[in-house]
Amino acid sequence: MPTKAVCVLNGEVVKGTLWFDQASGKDPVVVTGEISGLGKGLHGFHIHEFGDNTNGCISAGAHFNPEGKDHGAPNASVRHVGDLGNVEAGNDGIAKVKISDKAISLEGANCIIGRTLVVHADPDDLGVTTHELSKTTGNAGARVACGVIGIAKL
Ligand SMILES: [Cu+2]
Ligand SMILES: [Zn+2]
Repeated sequence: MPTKAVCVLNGEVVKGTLWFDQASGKDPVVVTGEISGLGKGLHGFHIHEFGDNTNGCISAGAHFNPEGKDHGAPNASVRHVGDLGNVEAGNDGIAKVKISDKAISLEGANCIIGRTLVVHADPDDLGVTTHELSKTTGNAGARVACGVIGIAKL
């Protein structure tokens, strides 16, 4: 049974819609969509633990990390489940997103439905720098937009 989820990012300036498609629970999740209003360049892109935006994006908590690992790159063996790396915006401030990820899921222990998708002001360093935040957040800076991931119509 395929599953589909959707997230509307709603920041002051940054907006976007992202779709999550998974053929079955064992398949990668394909994330597609577009984010506008960004500065040119890389921006950290993560699933955070809670689907709570009561105090804005900050209420979403830390990166979704059910396995208790350090922060890392999406293709690293040591990573948070929620670590989707970076999206890249062009001169027009638009990032076109097409990511296939094997750690996140739309069911089971790594299910991201009901959690928050966050896009950050700065690049995610993917856990490989000496910055004190590298192993927890990738030092990606402020949360410029977020939204709760919900179940979509197929
Ligand atoms: Cu984040
Ligand atoms: Zn992380």
